[in-house]
Amino acid sequence: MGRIPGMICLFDVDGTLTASRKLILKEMSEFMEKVRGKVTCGLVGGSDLKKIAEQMGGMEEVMKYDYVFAENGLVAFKGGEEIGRESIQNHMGEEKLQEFINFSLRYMSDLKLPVKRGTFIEFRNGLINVCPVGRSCSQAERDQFGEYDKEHHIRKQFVQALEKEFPNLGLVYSIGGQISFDAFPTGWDKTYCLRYLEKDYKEIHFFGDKTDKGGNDHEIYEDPRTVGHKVTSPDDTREQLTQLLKL
Ligand code: M1P
Repeated sequence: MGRIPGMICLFDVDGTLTASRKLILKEMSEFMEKVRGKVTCGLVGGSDLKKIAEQMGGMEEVMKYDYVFAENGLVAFKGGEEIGRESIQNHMGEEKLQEFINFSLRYMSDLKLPVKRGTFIEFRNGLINVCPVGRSCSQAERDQFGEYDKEHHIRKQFVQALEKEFPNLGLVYSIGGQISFDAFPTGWDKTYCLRYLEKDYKEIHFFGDKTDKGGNDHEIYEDPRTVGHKVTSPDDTREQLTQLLKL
């Protein structure tokens, strides 16, 4: 039997196909092979391609999926061929980027914290990570900043200052982790990948675990172009797919 026409299933990786920060299990890999026989499939991960490949059991395994969207789709593959690549410097331009970085460094130079270490700005392909304590801090210093921030709202105030300074830069901010926040262009969440699919697929299913507000699956899960499936584990993904595809 052929694959279901006009339908694609997209999968978050961490927490959906693999346990959190773990490798995909052999049984899940084998199950996904069956799924790919029944429907067009894509991966959509927030991490870079190397990290996705590590979790999925290697690059060869990853490229068995019809579509692979690394960094939410900023780096996109179809049938193993690269079909798109976007970066924050290309999108924003060097001038605006430096205004943002210079303001952030000035702002941090006026902060007094329990400790400061190094790497206050980490430049990634799709986002700028801003870290007042510095990413080279130790685990104890990380925990210390986390507690300090709960009381003094350093990151929240920093984001408010950036929003005030740059109302038209088209950036959104996410305070997701413990010591830093991310700044990235509006729409550069997982919905970014839908531009490659919406013309060709009538029914786009998305499976993810971090679908609540603030989670990185939220926007694509809620998007009117997708049918969202909230899962609690790879086993749950498997159960929901078995029902959906009548496997
Ligand atoms: O959980 C998501 C965040 O994880 C890290 O945050 P932190 O170092 O502050 O704990 C970073 O990788 C950050 O970019 C990411 O959003």
